[in-house]
Amino acid sequence: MAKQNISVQGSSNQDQPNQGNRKLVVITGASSGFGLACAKKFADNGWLVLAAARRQERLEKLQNQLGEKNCLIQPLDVTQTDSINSLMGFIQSKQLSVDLLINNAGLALGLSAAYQADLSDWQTMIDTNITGLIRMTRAILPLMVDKRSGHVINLGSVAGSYAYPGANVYGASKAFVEQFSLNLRADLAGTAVRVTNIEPGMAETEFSEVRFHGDKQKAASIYDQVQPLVAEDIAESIFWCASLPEHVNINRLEIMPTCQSFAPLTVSKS
Ligand code: NDP
Ligand code: 8X3
Repeated sequence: MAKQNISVQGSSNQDQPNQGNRKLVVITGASSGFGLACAKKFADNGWLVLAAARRQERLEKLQNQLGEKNCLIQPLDVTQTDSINSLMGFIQSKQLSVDLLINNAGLALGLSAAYQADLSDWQTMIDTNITGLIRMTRAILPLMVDKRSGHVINLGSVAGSYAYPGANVYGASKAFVEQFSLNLRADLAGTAVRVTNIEPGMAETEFSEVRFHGDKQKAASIYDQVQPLVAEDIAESIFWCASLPEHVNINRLEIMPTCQSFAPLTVSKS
């Protein structure tokens, strides 16, 4: 699909945001953490950003910061098919050509053992981290395959590779993301479309506040007396993967803060 100049609703002038063949990145979960940092990083480097998330007021603030010529915004709940369809309608109505999809929207809910965990938390993680991610991918991928160019960057986690107490469904959902990413590579062989799974360890964002259902004190205690990754570290890594020449595909990139290591295998003695 050829790139076409578009006008942005609410723009005070006729400037068009993707003139000069700018690359376009669609970022899910761009209202906070990694997604927000990616939006800033890519916009600062000349990309046109389509920022999507549920919290519209956050997106508006981001758009005000980056400018309407650099940042388009759309409400998105990845758990809702209608919402994904609306986003795709927006992309198609503006004839936007998507160069990069960052499947970042995701969350952990709870840290209880599997025999005590809340089933609705489990379902929300599955709906968001798995179903939402595959639906977004399935919606955007044909556009990339058609033009034989594009890149999907998924947010996995070290929790997808290493088990730890309380990670149960969260870790399993990220293991899904890792394997899905590798299988996408298999299906996309010969299309020139790239796929990368980014696998961060502990990073201080709103992640723990969400995990502990808004308990800010408990969330802060996770990062107490350690130096976790910050969102900008991950945005930098994602930008690097996306900026490599098109013949280079980073399959998986695992990143931990230096203070984090692998859980020892435990032996329980009676
Ligand atoms: P944040 O909580 O700061 O950001 C999560 C983002 O996801 C928010 O913008 C939120 O936006 C969005 N989101 C959540 N649910 C939905 C939904 N249903 N539809 C659309 N957007 C949604 O966390 P992080 O930035 O840390 O997390 C980003 C990704 O990175 C997640 O997939 C997470 O699992 C992963 N990750 C995080 C790590 C960490 O330690 N922080 C480490 C490894 C991976 P809104 O609420 O406005 O919709
Ligand atoms: C979150 C990273 O280390 O908190 O995906 O499980 S960790």
